[in-house]
Amino acid sequence: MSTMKDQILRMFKEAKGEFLSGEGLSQSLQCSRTAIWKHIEELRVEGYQFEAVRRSGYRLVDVPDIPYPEEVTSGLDTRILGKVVHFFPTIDSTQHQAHALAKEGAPEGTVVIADEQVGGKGRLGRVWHSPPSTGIAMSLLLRPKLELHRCPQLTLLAAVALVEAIREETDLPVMIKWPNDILLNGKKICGILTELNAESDCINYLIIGMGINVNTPSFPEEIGQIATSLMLEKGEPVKRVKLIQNILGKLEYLYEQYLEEGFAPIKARWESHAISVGKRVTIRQLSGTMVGLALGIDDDGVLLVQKDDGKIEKVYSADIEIS
Ligand code: BT5
Repeated sequence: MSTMKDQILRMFKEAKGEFLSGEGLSQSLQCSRTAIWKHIEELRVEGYQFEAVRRSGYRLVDVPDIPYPEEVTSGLDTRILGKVVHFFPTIDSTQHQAHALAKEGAPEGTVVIADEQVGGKGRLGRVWHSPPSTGIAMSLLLRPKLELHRCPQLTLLAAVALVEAIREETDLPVMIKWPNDILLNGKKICGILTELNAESDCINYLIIGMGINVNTPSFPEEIGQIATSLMLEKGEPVKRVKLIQNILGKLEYLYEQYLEEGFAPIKARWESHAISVGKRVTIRQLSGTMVGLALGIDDDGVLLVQKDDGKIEKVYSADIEIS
């Protein structure tokens, strides 16, 4: 159910910059003019800008680039993904929240977004740096009816959607490094963390976490050499809400195509965006390190690496370094 504040905001958006009188609003919503004024003040605190003119009333002159559910869903061109958005100004990790919602039965396509994460997670217990008001920290709930071994394909699918959306919104030539990094000039712009809940051999649900450095002005020393942001590369800020909407649109398109046609079309797109294919790579896994030529991915999304003795190894999960 939408609150009165949501209704007021919707009316201002529908008015498309025209004035709405306090009197008119209070009549339509059947509340006092003081109540209307209080809600407008609350919206101002959230970053919405109103112009107030005596006798004409108020008009909405600017909306904040903060991924509030009202902003993400307004004008969002999807059928399922992002129809339900949960927003947190600050949270430990959007992954935790998405798992909790999934267990309560949240529908497929539910999205959790935070303006800041204080316990952002990478793979293998690593930390994902997510400072306030600059990046995108988003987790998406999917409930595909798939066998467990196909799960890595969805990380690759997400990478394709992210690369294509980032390119469209920024014109920056970002590329994918297997399995979950999106890079620009050799530095990481975005990471993906896929977590799943499964029973026997079937996926129950899957959470795809995406962290993007959008307008991050600088990074802590320990990642300063390996991380960059869209703003640092482009030289100007990038709109977060528009980028989120584009990502959700691309993800939905690719996900539907994947469910209907399988992994082949996604694989072809992924390969066209990947920097690791055809390069010599160093593979670091928990079990050890090996060097070889990255040949590409197989039909499951597993990386194929040819070692110097000619043998081809399948790599399911690792960190790779391109030589
Ligand atoms: C990843 O892990 O790249 C997955 C990151 C997923 C983050 C999203 S944000 C929304 C959702 N909620 C979460 O809590 N997580 C997901 P991995 O490949 O393990 O890379 C982690 C490593 O990248 C760290 O050890 C650092 O070296 C580096 N790193 C940390 N923060 C970074 C940043 N903001 N930009 C670039 N590199 C970073």
